[in-house]
Amino acid sequence: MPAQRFSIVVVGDGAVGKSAMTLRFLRDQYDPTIEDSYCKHIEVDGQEVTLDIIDTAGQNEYRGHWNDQFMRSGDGFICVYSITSMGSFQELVGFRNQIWRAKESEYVPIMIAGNKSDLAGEREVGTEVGREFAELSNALYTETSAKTGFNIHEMVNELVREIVRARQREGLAEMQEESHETSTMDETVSSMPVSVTMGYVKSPTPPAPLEMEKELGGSEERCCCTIM
Ligand SMILES: Nc1nc2c(ncn2[C@@H]2O[C@H](COP(=O)(O)OP(=O)(O)O)[C@@H](O)[C@H]2O)c(=O)[nH]1
Ligand SMILES: [Mg+2]
Repeated sequence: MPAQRFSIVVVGDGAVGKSAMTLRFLRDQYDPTIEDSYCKHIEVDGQEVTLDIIDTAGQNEYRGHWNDQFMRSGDGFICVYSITSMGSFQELVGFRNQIWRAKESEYVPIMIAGNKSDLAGEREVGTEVGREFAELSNALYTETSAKTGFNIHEMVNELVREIVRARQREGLAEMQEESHETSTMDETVSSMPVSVTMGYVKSPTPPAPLEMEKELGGSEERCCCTIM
């Protein structure tokens, strides 16, 4: 299979470690002064993937209508806060809503990342609080340290897997729409590879509204994944 190409946008409050994290992933270096967009080839589960990583330069530059267009180009998002800053965590609601609005969906591959996990003594945001927010956001969750490299590569790998799953679900939904007039849904599903069928089972399309899902207790198999 040819390499798939995905765009990952890194958002979050200033000074949470977006640039440090990006650089750690790209080069296993730690120099947080650099800001830009980068490209890296990796292999995830035996599949070659090319990633465009866009390290955004701060909340103010990325808000508003123009930003919606920018956000739309992202296939996956890393929403970063610092575990040492409750304020940076609270900022994530705005970033998440902006992503949902831009993508016109509440089911977007998002990784919520509590960075600076090496500063445990200065922690302001508990792991459970972060995880809960991720669940409510239909997102993955992890804690990382750009400084030590803790969970950085694992985080990106998990996000790539989630992007692949989302693509499979979209592909199946399109196939169902196309085949609606000519064949039954059962025939369509049984003709798909097993992994795609599973993707459909886990996350029906169109998705239920968030409130409804909470009432139902959530169908969150895919929603929360801790990499530790
Ligand atoms: N202790 C610690 N400091 C970090 C970590 N990540 C970033 N920093 C520091 O946090 C500050 C802001 O980092 P930067 O990557 O520029 O944040 P950005 O504004 O989100 O891009 C810098 O002083 C970094 O050295 C981390 O994981 N642990
Ligand atoms: Mg930066």
